[in-house]
Amino acid sequence: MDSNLVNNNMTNMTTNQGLNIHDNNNSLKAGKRGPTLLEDFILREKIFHFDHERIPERIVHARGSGAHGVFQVYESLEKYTKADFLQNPAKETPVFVRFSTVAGSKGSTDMARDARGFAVKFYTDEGIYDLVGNNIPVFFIQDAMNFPDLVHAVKPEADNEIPQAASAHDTFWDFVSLMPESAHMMMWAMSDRGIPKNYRTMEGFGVHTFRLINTQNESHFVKFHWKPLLGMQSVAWNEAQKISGFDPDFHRRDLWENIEAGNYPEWELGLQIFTQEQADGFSFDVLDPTKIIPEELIPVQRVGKLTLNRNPDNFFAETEQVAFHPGHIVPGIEFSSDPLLQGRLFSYTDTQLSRLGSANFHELPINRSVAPIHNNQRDGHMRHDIAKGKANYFPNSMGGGCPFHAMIQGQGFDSFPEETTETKVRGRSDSFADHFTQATLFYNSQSEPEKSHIVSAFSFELGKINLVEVRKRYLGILSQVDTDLAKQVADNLGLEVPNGLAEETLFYAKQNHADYPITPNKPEVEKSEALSMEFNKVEGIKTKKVAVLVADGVCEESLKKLTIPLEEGGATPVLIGPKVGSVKTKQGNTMPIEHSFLTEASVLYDALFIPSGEKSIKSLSEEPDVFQFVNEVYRHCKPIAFGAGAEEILNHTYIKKNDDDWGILVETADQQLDEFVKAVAKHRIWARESFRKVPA
Ligand code: HDE
Repeated sequence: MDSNLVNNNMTNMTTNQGLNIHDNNNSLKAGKRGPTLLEDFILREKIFHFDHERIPERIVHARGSGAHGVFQVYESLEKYTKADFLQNPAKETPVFVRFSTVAGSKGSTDMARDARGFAVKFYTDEGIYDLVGNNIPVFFIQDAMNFPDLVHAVKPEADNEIPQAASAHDTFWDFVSLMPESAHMMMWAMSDRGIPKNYRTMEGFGVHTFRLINTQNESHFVKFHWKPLLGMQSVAWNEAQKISGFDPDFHRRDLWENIEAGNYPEWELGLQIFTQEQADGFSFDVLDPTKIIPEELIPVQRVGKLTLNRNPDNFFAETEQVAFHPGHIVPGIEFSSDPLLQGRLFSYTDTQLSRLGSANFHELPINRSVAPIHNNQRDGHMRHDIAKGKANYFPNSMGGGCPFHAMIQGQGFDSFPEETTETKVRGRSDSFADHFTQATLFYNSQSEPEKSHIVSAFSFELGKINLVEVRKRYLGILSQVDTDLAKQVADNLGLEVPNGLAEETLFYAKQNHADYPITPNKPEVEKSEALSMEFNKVEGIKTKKVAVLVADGVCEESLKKLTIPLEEGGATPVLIGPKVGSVKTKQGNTMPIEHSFLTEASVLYDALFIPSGEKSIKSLSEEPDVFQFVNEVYRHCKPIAFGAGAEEILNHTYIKKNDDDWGILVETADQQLDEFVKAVAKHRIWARESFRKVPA
């Protein structure tokens, strides 16, 4: 018998009551061919548990992946906050991070065009702190009251539950075309930020304005940022759609594999700290979650590092059961009156109850505070804690008065005494009425390729909807953001740019602001390079995957010319052959091949290398999957290198190589492939999109 299958360490299978089981294959029957007996409590327990294995998925952010890690502050932030985990650079605070898409179900593709959740749970000595953010620094709506409508609109449509994990459908665009406050977020969502290459190369944002409070009880406002040390990267939309087919777990797999390989993803925590006086002077309202604070106004200070270094042991127990809440807060960090944040504080407790089924969700291992819990809350479904004694009330003397109020000055959580002298009102501040200035700022701040991706994304999504009226209405919104953008999208839709906002849009906007549209304040900046992924690119080949196409007869020397420098730089060259198993090299050696054209696709790689070897090139030239591979890599603007003679494969593709084809390198007598590693480091050659078009 295979030694793996022998019970060496004597872990017997048991029931949930601890009873040893000797047969996990057969139910109890009245004779081997007879009916199953009701008495079979072992079968009953097993099937009962199985029947109840699922819990409701998150109503939003259902699809996600998590990892453990640590956070360390660079220098004490005592000047601004008394939060214990932000004081001591020597202290490592454990964290659990969950990344997610917003709209799709639990089993949907990672590569949907969507915002991404970036939720961080800090297990601090003062209790749990959750920073529940997104990869986009603004949101669709300004008031929590609109959230259920937004989510209904973006989720699959009510009658036929179509489409899954996609915003390109009528109800969503109907909604946003009537909600001009969503214009800024829509620019981000339609930009390359909406299709990140992986979680490791996404920025994160706390979105709302929060407060930092120091020991003197002084308050500063703060916006939270996460800056990825690998820089930001995205994919092309055509590529995203294909990845969804080839590997719907693309982001999940990437995160898992990189942590397993020791390529620990890292982000710096960035803070934009500002005073009430500064906030009062801005042209926008810092309580409005559809606004950013341009980094030119308040620079981002990098104050600490988050490192993800351990995969969960069990997806359900950790990633699925983790329960975040913006109201899980520690002394030294507090809320602002942002009406979206205020609504969130209410919502996240409810959602845990319907998802995890018990008010005791905080007792699950992944949600448990490392700071001890003492209070008089008792009982409820699935209580783990075994409280001792009779005193389950406060005040008491029977329990010696325990647990006490935290009586030492500054120990207990105390809300910042913000003055509130306003009249109770159901309404919206006029300082929230400028919906377009920052949408324009975002568009103006993009590089040309990024702008053209935004045009394509709007054209795609609006092109997918059925209601021409909604298309026109949305063009009305785009006309307020940028005339050129509106014109290009209108051209792609075969429509004219309308003259301003549609009547219906104005009708709804006036419900919040009677004299809408208002004249906006002059913005402080018209362009902010921090908003562009391209202008903030961090070059490097670390953790990139390069496809290397080989067949029998591949030349080992040619292969090594690039695989060695790639590996030395931290990239992974992956050999892909006609079939899995091995190939025989030109030098007569056997080389293992783990991936074939059947199992792999170009969209799963960052670059392509085809080494020399006459026989290898000949058989690759007979393989249609290879032609598609090369065409696609080219179309998606990735670097390509050919060993001497391998460029012959180009004859079978749509690519017409010219001298100015930056990013395609061919080894010749006077040209080596040294530039390839540099080209891979630069990520994509977006310029190719405008001068060469190939189908793929
Ligand atoms: Fe959430 N959001 N949200 N949200 N949100 C949830 O809580 C909600 C908002 C965000 O990985 C839910 O546990 C309301 C903004 C993330 O588990 C729910 C409003 C931002 C996650 C909920 C918002 C977020 C959630 C669903 C408007 C960016 C996933 C499951 C008032 C700053 C956390 C859950 C995870 C999850 C409500 C708006 C981020 C229903 C009512 C803005 C990253 O409670």
